[in-house]
This record gives sequence, C-alpha cells and structure tokens, in this order.
Amino acid sequence: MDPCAEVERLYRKLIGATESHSLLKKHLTNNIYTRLKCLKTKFNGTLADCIRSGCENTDSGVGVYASDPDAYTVFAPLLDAVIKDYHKVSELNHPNPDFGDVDKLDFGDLDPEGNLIVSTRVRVGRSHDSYGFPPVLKLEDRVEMEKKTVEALNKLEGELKGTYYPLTGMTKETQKQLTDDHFLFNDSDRFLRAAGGYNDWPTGRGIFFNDNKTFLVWVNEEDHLRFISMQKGGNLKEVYVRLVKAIKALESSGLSFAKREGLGYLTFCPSNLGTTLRASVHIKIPKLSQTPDFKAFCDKYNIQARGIHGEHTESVGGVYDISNKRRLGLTEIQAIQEMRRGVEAVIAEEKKLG
Ligand code: ADP
Ligand code: CIR
Repeated sequence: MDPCAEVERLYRKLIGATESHSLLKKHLTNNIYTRLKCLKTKFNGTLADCIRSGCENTDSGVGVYASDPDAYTVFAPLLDAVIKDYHKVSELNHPNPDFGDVDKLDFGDLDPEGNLIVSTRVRVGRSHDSYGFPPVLKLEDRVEMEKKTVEALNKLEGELKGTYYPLTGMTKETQKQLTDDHFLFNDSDRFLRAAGGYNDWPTGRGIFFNDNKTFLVWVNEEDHLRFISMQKGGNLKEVYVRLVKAIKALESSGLSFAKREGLGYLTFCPSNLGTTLRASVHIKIPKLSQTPDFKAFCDKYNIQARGIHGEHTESVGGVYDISNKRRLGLTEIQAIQEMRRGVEAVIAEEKKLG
C-alpha cells in the first residue's frame, strides 16, 4: 500500500473541517504538510500516526500525538508550533527539573475550612526511553514494559509500597468501582482511541497502589507511566511531597526515562511535555462555574477546568477539576505554584459570589 495514502485522506478531512479550532488545524499548514507527509521516525512512526486523532476528531483541542520520542525531532515543524501555542512559550528552552525545597514549602492546605475542596491530586507522566508511543507499539512491547515497570515498582518502600493489579483478569465490577472512585482509567476516550491508545487493550495495562490509595501508578494508559499522588481534602503540600518522593525513588530504580534538551520529559501528547505535571483539585464552585466569564477567569490564571470523571467529561453537582494548564517552560515547583495561585483565586471568587 502507498505509505502516503492514509495521510492524504486524513489531511483532506482536516482541510474540509472548517469549524475545527484545534491546534493541529491551526498549525498544519500546506507547506508543513508537504514537507512532512512521507517522513518516518526511527520507530517507523508516520505523520498519519501523529495526526490521526485530530483528523478523525475535528473537535479536538490539540489534535496531535507524537508517534514516538523521535517524532519530536522528525515532525518538529508541526510539533514545535503546537507545543509553543499550548504552553504559551516563544522558545523551547524548558528548564531542568526543580521540585523546590520540599521542607520549606510556603503552602499547605488550600482550603483549611474544608468547605470547597473535595480532593487533591498531582500526577506526572514518564516514558521508557527505548520504546515508542502507542501507535508504533506491539503487544510484546507493552508486555515487556509492564514487566520492567513492575520490577521497579516492587522495590518501593514505606508509604509508597504497594501492589500491582493488571487489568487482564480484573473483574468488570472492580474496574468500575476503581474508576468511579477516580483511581483507575478506562478505554472510553475517543481521542485517545483514535490515536491508537487502546490497541491490544487490556494487555500490558494495570494499576499499582499502596494500601490507602494515596500513591498510584498507571501502567500503559496514555503514557507508559503515570505517577499519581492523591488524597481527600485540600492538602496540596502532603500530596506534592509524596509525589516528589516517589519520582525520586523511581528515577533511581533502574528505569530510564525519555527526555529531550529544551522539551523536558517526553510524553505521548504534546500538551503533557516538560514537567508533565498536572496538579488538580476537585472543587465545589456552583456559582463561579455558572458565570459567563468562567472560561476567561481560568485563562487569566493559566488554569483549566475539567469534569470530575476526567478530561472530556462533564461536571457533576457544580464540582469541577481545576488544574494548571501549562507544563512546559516552567519548573515543577512553578507549575505547582501556578495551580495554587489559581485555586486560591477560584476560592476567593466563589466566596465573593456567595
Ligand atoms: P490526567 O490527565 O491527569 O490523567 P484525567 O482528566 O484523565 O487526568 O483524569 C484522570 C482521573 O483522575 C479521573 O478519574 C479523574 O476523576 C481523577 N482526578 C483528577 N483530579 C482529581 C482530584 N483532584 N481528585 C480526585 N480525582 C481526580
Ligand atoms: C484533544 O486534542 O482534545 C485531545 N487529544 C486531548 C488533548 C490533551 N488535552 C489537554 O488539554 N491536555
């Protein structure tokens, strides 16, 4: 089959989508398309692999996924433009990791009265540096990655010590309960599905967690790895300190993660690059969320509102997921502070409206 046939079909679909506002639509100019359409990465990734989701789902916000770490080099004319636009930076010079001095954090509980914040969660993504991303992965790759990951996870100690539960063999009831309780992922995101994110589902996927489910690791969901720290209430300090401890432990456990000068840690979606950090609260904001200026308010503080069952879901009962939007071009501690300032502003505004 002609290797360029699929990409041409996809591109024509995008051109026809005059209502699309995705970053893919904005940045895949005819000139860039012509330059990139027949290139391949070291992992055999193609332009079609990178744009399939955004062309099949023209209502995407971003619309692009990297086929593999090398796509960030081969398809840089498209990906760099998308990255700069999403993270609001003019240059790609992401700083070295900096988690701040965790013994001297100037924040604790963002909602000491416990009225508005239901729970707090901070996650980062990591990719094994020798594997591609979902569009180019084979079933055996996923199984191998799962094995390596579990070996490293089994070395964790203290409050991070836990158990790995593969999705294969997990009952539907357990999966549903863990998902409803906001711990587990599922295969219901059509954007990720179109990008190949659910190929060979559920093989190679699973979840690791400690006894009280405050530290969790997702294996082979969107990214090879997601490290998650979460708990009820608004204590951002406790959640963040636990996550930093986990990142440090896993980085010295024999795993090697994909990183690139100027881009930080590499992830499947360009919206997650850099720190890969998303710090969120589930917060009751029935008043602010109903104001016509809610979106503008969030934009002003570089925060994003999602529904409470994850991206592309709806709010329930006025509770929203509020998180930092930018992950690249700032350090981990700066991303946390950006979220903290945003959440404090949201709380102040909700109280003002009450
Ligand atoms: P991510 O990009 O961080 O993986 P998603 O938007 O897909 O995030 O959400 C993943 C899961 O995490 C969902 O089940 C969501 O409800 C849950 N979640 C996100 N933030 C919080 C929070 N602050 N408290 C509890 N659960 C959360
Ligand atoms: C989209 O383009 O809408 C989906 N592929 C999701 C992109 C990730 N979203 C985000 O805001 N971090």
